Parts: sequence; structure tokens; C-alpha cells
Amino acid sequence: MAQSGEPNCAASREPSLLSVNASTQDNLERLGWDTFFSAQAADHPGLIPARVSRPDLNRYHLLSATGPLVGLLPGRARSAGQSKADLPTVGDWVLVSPIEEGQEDADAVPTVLIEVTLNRKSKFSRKEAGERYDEQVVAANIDTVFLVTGLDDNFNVKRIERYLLLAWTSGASPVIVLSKVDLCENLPPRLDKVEKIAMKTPIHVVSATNGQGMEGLREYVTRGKTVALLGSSGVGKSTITNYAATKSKSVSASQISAGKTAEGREKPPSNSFSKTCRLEQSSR
Ligand SMILES: Nc1nc2c(ncn2[C@@H]2O[C@H](COP(=O)(O)OP(=O)(O)OP(=O)(O)O)[C@@H](O)[C@H]2O)c(=O)[nH]1
Ligand SMILES: [Mg+2]
Repeated sequence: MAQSGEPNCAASREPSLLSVNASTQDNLERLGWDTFFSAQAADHPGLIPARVSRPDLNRYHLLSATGPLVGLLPGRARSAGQSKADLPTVGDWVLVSPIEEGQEDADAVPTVLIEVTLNRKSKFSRKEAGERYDEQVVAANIDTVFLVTGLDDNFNVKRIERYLLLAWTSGASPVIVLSKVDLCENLPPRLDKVEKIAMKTPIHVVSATNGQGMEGLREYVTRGKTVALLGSSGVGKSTITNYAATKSKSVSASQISAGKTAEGREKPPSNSFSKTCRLEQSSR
């Protein structure tokens, strides 16, 4: 779940993608732009910052201060990338340059060239087995990660411990979200077990069905902050995201679904994550 206001797309597309004013600066900050990234961008004057909302096969859907863009990665960047970890992923900030040719349709989303991927604040990775182990980053620049576990049959303290480790390694701040409390008949012993392993990580007990505890999640969904949800399939990540989006009209989704292996074991972030991971702009 990523907080972002909707950049004034249509209004600010003119006269140029490069024009920077108070409004575009505000739009960038709503998308998560801060001094960590602007300091890096200072080395590349003339390039335009944009955030990856969705990687596609050969192109990247980007959000910029002036609206959505479609980013192409030059072949040289792909071949220069030593590892898949170097390629832009959802949540990354990139610097782009406009492509002037072949854009006759004024209403079409502008196509740009991705020139630079900025260093990340945080990242969720998986190791890919191949000829050698290669790191693949499935989500970048996440501020807060909701570790979602159901209080129904999904409940598993060991899994929450694994999620915590993953979050601490990522650089994002974890928040334990125990969902579906409306389906839990005996909360205290389960809560007690989680408190013992939480190491002061905030714990929220919620039900997206009846709204219990949901307000408490709003404090993390603030201007310019990016929130991701990590949890096994069916624990309520989409429901929580939709609930928050409906209530605040200021959130969008970045969902990381941890799947199950054929044997029923929890899978670490996998390739499919990057496909389901979305960082979308939405209106405030
Ligand atoms: N009783 C109850 N049901 C819930 C709650 N939250 C979600 N659900 C239901 O649980 C089911 C799965 O919810 P989703 O939000 O789709 O789960 P998800 O984590 O996004 O699942 P994936 O997208 O497959 O990873 C849906 O039928 C929801 O209506 C809750 O708090 N209480
Ligand atoms: Mg979902």
C-alpha cells in the first residue's frame, strides 16, 4: 500500500517534462521522493525522476510529477547489469530522458528512456537458482511493510518470525498485522505468542470485515510513505488495501503475496511477486 496523491497529470504535461515547479515538486514528494533520491539526482542534471509502478516484459510503467510515463530500458543497461538485482523493479526511482520521435498522438502516455536507476533505501529480494545464485529484487524503496497473518487457520508464529527476519533484512520497518480477528474465538493466547517474538515491532489486530482495528493502520499510510503488504494468499491483503483506499482515498496497493510450495510450505518472495506487486497512483 503506497500513499501517493495523484499528480496533476493533464494540467502539468505542458510545456515540458522537464519543467520543475512547486506543484511538480509536491507531486514527486507524494510519490515518495525525498532528499535521499534528490541528492543522487543532482549528479544527473536534465534527467527527469519517475517511480516504477509496474515492470512489464519490455517496458516499465512509471509515475512522474507530470503523470504516467512508459519507460524503455536501453539494451546497454540490460547487458551492463551484472545481476537481475541491477534492473529496475517496482518501487524503484529512475531518471529518464524524453524520446521525442514517434509520439504523434498527443494523448498517448509519453515514452521515455530510463537512463539511471537510483540507489535503493530498502529492497525485498529473492535468490534465483540457476547456474549461479542470482538476486532478484521484487520490491524497492518500501518504508513500512505490513506482515499480514490471519487469526483463523492461517495463524502460524514461526511464519511471522520468518517475515520479521525478511523485513529487518530489507531495510523497511515491519508492522505485524493479525487479520480476520472476527474469525478468532480465543485471541489472548495467540496474541501472547506473537508478543513474545515481536521484539517491540508494532502489532495490530484487525478485521477488514467489521473494521475493527483498521483505523490504527492509517498512521502508516501518510504522505510520501510507501507501504507494502506481505502475507500468504488469502490473509486479506487486498481487502485491507481496498478498505484503506476507500476510507482515505489516498492509498494505493503494493502487495507482496507469499505463496505456498506444492508441499504446502511457505514460499519466499518469488518471481510472481513482481507481477502482483503494484505501486499505483490514486486520487486523494
Ligand atoms: N472474515 C473475514 N474475512 C476476510 C477478512 N479480510 C479478508 N477476508 C476474506 O478473505 C478472502 C481473501 O482476502 P484477500 O484480500 O483477497 O486476500 P489476499 O491476501 O489479497 O490474497 P491473495 O491476493 O491471493 O494473496 C476474501 O474472501 C475476503 O473477503 C476479515 O478481516 N475477516
Ligand atoms: Mg490479493
